[in-house]
Amino acid sequence: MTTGTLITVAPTGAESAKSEVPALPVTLDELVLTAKECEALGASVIHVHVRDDEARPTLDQGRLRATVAALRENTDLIVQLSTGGAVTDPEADRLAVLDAGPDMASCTMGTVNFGNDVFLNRWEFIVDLHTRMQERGIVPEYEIFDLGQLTALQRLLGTYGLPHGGHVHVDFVMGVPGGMPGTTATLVAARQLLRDLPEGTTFSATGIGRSTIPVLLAALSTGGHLRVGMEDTVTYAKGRPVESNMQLVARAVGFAQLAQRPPLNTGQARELLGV
Ligand code: KMH
Ligand code: ZN
Repeated sequence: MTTGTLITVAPTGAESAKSEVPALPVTLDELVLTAKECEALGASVIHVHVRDDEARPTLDQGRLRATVAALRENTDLIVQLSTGGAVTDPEADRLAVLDAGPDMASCTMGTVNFGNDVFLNRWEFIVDLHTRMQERGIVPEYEIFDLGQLTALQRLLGTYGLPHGGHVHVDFVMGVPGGMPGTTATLVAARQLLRDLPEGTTFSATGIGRSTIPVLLAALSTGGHLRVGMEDTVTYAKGRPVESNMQLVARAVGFAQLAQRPPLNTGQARELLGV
């Protein structure tokens, strides 16, 4: 594959506390500013988790809708809402995320241990997410935390059909304690398993914590795309906290350019993903 690089920024997540990571964007204003700056640097997709007034993760419908509207008004980024939420979020609230009308939404392909917690994704819940997204014209990004989840995706597509737009895009989330490790060997193995999915399936990859750079390099060299951001990485280098999401996007853009796979713009990204 010699295409350009799709760069997704995941600026906030549900796990880091604002008190411990002051640079984390948690208000709508902070998120919009981050989104604009990351778009200017080369990001084309934003993976969004929202926070409440106390900076705690929330799936409040009003906030989700306001966030989608503000990002659309201020950027051309593809807006991808997280249906993963926080590990404590009930399924009904996670399904209701789709009511906020994003361009894309995440759909995690199985249950995984998540540090000391469990990130629960029952089969029937996955089917509900997939079929509701089909009905509403929302493009899924299938989140893969472990290799067997690719087999679950093969089963899902074989049973319920292709996603809206007809293109399949997965994101390997690597290095979560409980999931697959963030190594080149694992990424190569995961990429091999894509042969069992529809032709043309694309992938992004992100490595949590210290696996960030190995995963980024492995993804670029195997034709994959990149997800970066403070949801996954809060340390830039040993002893150096990340200063901003822009710092991580700029680094990814630099690596992508070195690999002669420059960032896709938002129009090219829409075309690739079938948004
Ligand atoms: N916060 C994690 C429990 C997603 O956004 O879809 C799940 C997560 C995946 O971040
Ligand atoms: Zn997420």
